Amino acid sequence: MKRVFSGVQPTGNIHLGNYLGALKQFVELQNDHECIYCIVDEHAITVPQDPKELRKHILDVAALYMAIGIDPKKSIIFVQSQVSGHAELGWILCCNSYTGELSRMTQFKAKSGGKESVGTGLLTYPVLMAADILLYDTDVVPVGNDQKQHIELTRDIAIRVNNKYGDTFVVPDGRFMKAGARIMALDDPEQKMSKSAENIHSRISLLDEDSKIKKSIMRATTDSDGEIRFDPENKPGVSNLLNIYSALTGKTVEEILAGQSWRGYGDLKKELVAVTQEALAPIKQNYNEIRESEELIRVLKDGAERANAIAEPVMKRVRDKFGLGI
Ligand code: AQP
Repeated sequence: MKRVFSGVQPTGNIHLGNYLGALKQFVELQNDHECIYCIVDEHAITVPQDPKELRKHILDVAALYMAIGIDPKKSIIFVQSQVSGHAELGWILCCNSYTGELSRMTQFKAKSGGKESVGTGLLTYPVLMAADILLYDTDVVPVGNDQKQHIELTRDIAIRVNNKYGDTFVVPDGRFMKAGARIMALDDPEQKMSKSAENIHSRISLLDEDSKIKKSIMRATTDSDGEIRFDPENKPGVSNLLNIYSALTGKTVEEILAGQSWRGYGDLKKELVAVTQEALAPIKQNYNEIRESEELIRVLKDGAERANAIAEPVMKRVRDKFGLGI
């Protein structure tokens, strides 16, 4: 069985972009892959976090993982900082990467843009991500499109180390969804939907109330020509809504539009509200039960042990290749 690794930052409420780009794949893959799903809290601190909030968000994400259908009997669910190999390998890989390649990363440019002083962690974030993936001899990394560049960097670093020290790492492949790979902000379809955007109506969080889902979708930015058609370049707002519809229902855009009698964007939006509310209802119900249960902590402790058991032999191999320790 191929091994899958991916993670989500506990930086706020998980939104439709995270779900349709990454998390939905997590669930699909666990039936025929060995899956390891991480809550990457060490990534979260690349920008300032309130410690109490961070702890809460870690458990929120863990509960959401299970609420969407990740089964801890099939998949490993754990918190990154509970396995010390991530930070250790992150440092070793930092010594095998270049500031030039890191400063060219689009996400670094976006998050550091306009700031006088930028934390080192923001620059080295993709190296820690490479360590997360390589630590488990990962074959497949399900992620959203925005992570394509970071997966490429992971592959470059793995190949670089393999060339220099002999076979050390498995070189992984990214896996991207067709419909959900890049969900755009509802208020500005030129930007990706994001947890940290100021306007809460730019995103739908998986735990949003039905009334909030309705409000955010009904006020989503479209355009003025009134024609419902999929054309991301010229009609990014409408195309984003169709894309979300498609990713939530599994129907192609052609199937969605065939036989529709929608008279305008209002009709499309109303139907998308219903589809979204229906898709998120069972997740919300599962979440409320799991978040309060004692099982959650047990799953995370057990997950960390299982993850560590896979990571430690890889770390031993890496230390041996690099001549670290005695
Ligand atoms: N808009 C998106 N469309 C599709 N996939 C997305 N992902 C994120 N945004 C979209 C994917 O979700 C997974 C987890 O992302 P993350 O939590 O590690 O952080 P992120 O990519 O930085 O997500 P956010 O929501 O934009 O967080 P902030 O605002 O904190 O930076 C990844 O697989 C990602 O590709």
